[in-house]
Amino acid sequence: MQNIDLSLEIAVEHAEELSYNDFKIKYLLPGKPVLIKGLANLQPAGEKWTIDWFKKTMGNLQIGVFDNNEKKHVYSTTVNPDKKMGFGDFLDLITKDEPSSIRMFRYNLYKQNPVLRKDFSCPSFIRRLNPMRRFGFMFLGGKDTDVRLHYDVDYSNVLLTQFYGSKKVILFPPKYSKYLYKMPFNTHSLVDLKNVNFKEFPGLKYVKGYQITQEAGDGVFMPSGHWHYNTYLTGGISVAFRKLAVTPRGLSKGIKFMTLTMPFDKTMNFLLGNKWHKRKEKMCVERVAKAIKEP
Ligand SMILES: O=C(O)CCC(=O)C(=O)O
Repeated sequence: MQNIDLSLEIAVEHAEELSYNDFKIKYLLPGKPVLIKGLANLQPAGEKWTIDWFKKTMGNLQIGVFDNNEKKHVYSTTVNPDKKMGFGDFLDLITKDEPSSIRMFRYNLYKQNPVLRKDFSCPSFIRRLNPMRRFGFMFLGGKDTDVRLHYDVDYSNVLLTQFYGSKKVILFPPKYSKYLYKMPFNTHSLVDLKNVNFKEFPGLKYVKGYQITQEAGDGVFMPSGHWHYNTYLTGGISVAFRKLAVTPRGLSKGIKFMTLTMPFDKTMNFLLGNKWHKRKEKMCVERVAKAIKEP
C-alpha cells in the first residue's frame, strides 16, 4: 500500500446532488476535486449493474486485459493488452477476495453495448456543452492493483463513478507537477507511489495532495491536469466520463501533447528504446533537483 508519510491532508469537499451551475462555479472552473456520494444510485445502473448482471449481459465478450506484473508498459503512453480473456472469467478473477495484478482500462462500454446508456448516462452536471458526453470508459481491476501516478494525456476533466468495490484515489493539483518526477515528453511519473522513497525522490516532500476513499456508488471529479494514483482496495468496476479542459491553456496543452509530444516520444522510443528511457529518467531527476533549489 502507499506510503503514509506523503502529505495527503487536503480535505476533499463532499456533495450529493449537483446542479450544472454549482458544479461549474465550485469545482469545474476553479479546478477543485469533489466526491459525489451515491452518484451511481441516481440512475438505474446503481442497482442494476451487479456482477451477476454484467456476467449475464457481457460475460461472453472477449476483452484485452493488462497485467501490472508485466512491466513492459511502464514507460509507454498507449499500450497493447497483455492477453485476451472472456469478460465473465475476468470478473471472476477480480471479484475474488485475494490480491490480483489484472486490470482493464479505457474500455469503450457504450460502443460495445449502446443499450447500457439507458442505465447510466453522462450525469447532467457534466453533460452540458460536452461533446465527449457519449463516451463512457470502463476501468476495472483486481484487489490491490494500482494505476501509476499520471495525469490524462488530453488534459481532460474526469468524472469517475464506482459501481462495485472501493478504491483509494490520491490526487495532486497540477501546481505540484515540478516535484512529481514527470517523465519528459510523457504524463506519468517516474515514482512508484506504492513504495515511496524520499531519499531517492526528495521532491515528494514538497507536494500536498488529497486522499479519497471512493465506495461503490460514489463519483470522484478529477479536474483537468490533476495527477492521480488509484489503488483498488477490493476488486472494482468504474465508468469514467470526460469533459475537455475549460481554459485555453489546458486545451492547448492537451492538443499539443496528443499531436506533437506523444508521436515524438513514440518515435524516439522506437528509435532508441532503453537509451531514450534512461536519458529521460536523468532529465526528470535533474529537473526536480533544480525545482527544489529554486526559491
Ligand atoms: O481508476 C482507474 O482504474 C483509472 C482511472 C484513470 O486513470 C482515469 O480515469 O484517468
